[in-house]
Amino acid sequence: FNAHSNSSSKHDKEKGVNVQVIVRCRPLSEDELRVHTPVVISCNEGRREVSAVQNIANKQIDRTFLFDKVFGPASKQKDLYDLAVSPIVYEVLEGYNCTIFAYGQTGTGKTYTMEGGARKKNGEFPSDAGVIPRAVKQIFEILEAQNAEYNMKVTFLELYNEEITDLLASEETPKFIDDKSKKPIALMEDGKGGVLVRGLEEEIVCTANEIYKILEKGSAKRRTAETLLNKQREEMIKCGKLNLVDLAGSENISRSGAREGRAREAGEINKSLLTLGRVINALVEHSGHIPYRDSKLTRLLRDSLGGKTKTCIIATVSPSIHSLEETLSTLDYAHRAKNIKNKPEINQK
Ligand code: ADP
Ligand code: ZZD
Repeated sequence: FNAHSNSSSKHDKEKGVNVQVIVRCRPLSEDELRVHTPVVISCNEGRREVSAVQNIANKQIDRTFLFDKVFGPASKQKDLYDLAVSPIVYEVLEGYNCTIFAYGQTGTGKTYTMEGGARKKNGEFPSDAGVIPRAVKQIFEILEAQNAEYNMKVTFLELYNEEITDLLASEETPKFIDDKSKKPIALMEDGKGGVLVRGLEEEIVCTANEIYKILEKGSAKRRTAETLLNKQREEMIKCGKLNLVDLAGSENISRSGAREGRAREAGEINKSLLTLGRVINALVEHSGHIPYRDSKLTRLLRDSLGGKTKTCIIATVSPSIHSLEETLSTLDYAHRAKNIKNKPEINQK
């Protein structure tokens, strides 16, 4: 793949490369099938189009959106991985930093896509495993096949209510013990366009199983919100970083980026997502000021949105008529994000 990366890099550096945007529509659930929920979303994978059927004043008006890739309700975890994620993993191993994040209303399949079914007790790899466990597996398979010497570090964090929890940190110290050795977590600019989460535990790992154990321990601690997994691979010459992000539900975030309805009361919970929307707007409208600093999420994702990281957004939607409004909002948002340009660079060691 070196030849490939060299042929595209000159162009990439000058013009930038667009954020890749993928849409995945889940199938109707058993409950939705039982009550004959009307389907209003159709996916044409070959044409890379998603259409929404809208009935306005008894007239059927379809809205069609074009994306980089489209996965319909019958798509399997392996299909999405092989076609959309596996090429990104190769780029990480070439030395690029890459970010994949899932965006969409609650219940549309973000966690299913990023994590998938739970790990089996017998240690067997689940067939419905999602992006994260598959990426972990593939990275080690490639490194082993190449007989590469490598050095890998993992961090695992949750962002909830503008508060970062280190999912790798060992058990909470009881409150009555004043543990001065515990480093507070702080976000700091790294001087290279990214941010550094200072005080975060990093675990050095050598096998996929060691990462699975970390995921197992870490998942038990989370409060369900945005989770960011960050795998860094170092080599004598190449050093790439893969950020895997499961965002909180996007519902109630309007297209203008304003907070609506009940979410207004939810206070800070949506601050990160609101700011993410505003950052995307500012980037595609080429506004002078990009409000990265207004939330921790956008500070963490800064280099992934208009920076030197290659980014892929997986927008998840429901096919149901009852979600139509949210689905259109997600499709609009995702379609707009296609215009964001990054300037990926191979990390120099
Ligand atoms: P979210 O993380 O967006 O809130 P979930 O991942 O929890 O949504 O998905 C909601 C439900 O739909 C879960 O029961 C999940 O197993 C199911 N589901 C989501 N996407 C798919 C899919 N592509 N195929 C089959 N089932 C899915
Ligand atoms: N979606 C499952 C976790 C859940 O919510 O329980 S699946 C994958 C990525 C990030 C965190 C966890 C996992 C997951 C898992 C399941 C059970 C215990 C630990 C971790 C997983 C699934 C397949 C292979 C490896 C890890």
